Amino acid sequence: MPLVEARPGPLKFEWDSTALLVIDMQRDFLMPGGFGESLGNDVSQLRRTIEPLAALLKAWRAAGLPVIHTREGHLPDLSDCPPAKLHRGAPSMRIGDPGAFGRILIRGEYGHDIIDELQPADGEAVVDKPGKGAFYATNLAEILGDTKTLVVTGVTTEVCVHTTVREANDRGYECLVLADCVGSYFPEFQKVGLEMIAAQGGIFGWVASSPELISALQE
Ligand code: TIU
Repeated sequence: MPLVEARPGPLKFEWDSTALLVIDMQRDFLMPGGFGESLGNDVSQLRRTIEPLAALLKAWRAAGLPVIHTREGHLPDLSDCPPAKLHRGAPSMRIGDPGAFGRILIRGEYGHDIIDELQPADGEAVVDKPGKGAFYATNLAEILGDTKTLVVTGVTTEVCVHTTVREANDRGYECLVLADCVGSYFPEFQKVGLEMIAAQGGIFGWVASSPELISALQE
C-alpha cells in the first residue's frame, strides 16, 4: 500500500481508488487583468501553483490515473447564480459583466476556461460548478464512483479548495491537499488554511507536497 509523508501523519491509500481533483485553475482567477485581479487580488500568489501542478499532472497521466478538473461559473442568463453571490461585495466587475477575457465566470467564455498550461487531456472529466464546493449542484460524486481518496489541488485554498475538502470529508472521502499545488491570494490564508485541514489529527484531511506524491507514484 503506498504511503505519503504528510501532516498530521503518513497517509496510506490505494492508487486504484484515488483521483486527482484540479479545482478552478481558470483564466478569470489566474490571469493578470481577469476577475480575480479586479477584486484587488495579487494573481502571482496563485500562479506559483502552475509549475508544480503541471509536473504533477504529467506524472499522474503517465501513471494512467484519473484526473477531474472543475470550473466555477454560471449559465449566460445567470439563472444558476444566486443574487446573494452576484451582488456580494463591491468589485469593479461583477459575474456576467464584460471583462478582459469575455463575460466574467460565464460558461463558454475564454476567461471561464482553464489556463493553457493545465488544459484537460482527452478523456479527463471537467465539472462545471455554480458554487464554491465541487459537490454542490454537480455530478462529481457520480463521476468519482468508488473513489476513496482525493488528491486536491487548485485555487483558492480558503475558498473553493476548502469548501470542496469539507464537502468531501462529510461524504466520506479521504483528502490529501498538496500545499504547493493550492494557492490563495492571501499568504496568511494559505498558511492557516492548510493548518486548518491537518489540525486536530487531520480534521479535514492530510497536507503534503507534490514531490512527495510524485516519488510515491514512481516507486
Ligand atoms: N475558485 C474559487 O476559489 N473561487 C473564488 O471566488 N475564490 C476567491 O478566493 N475569490
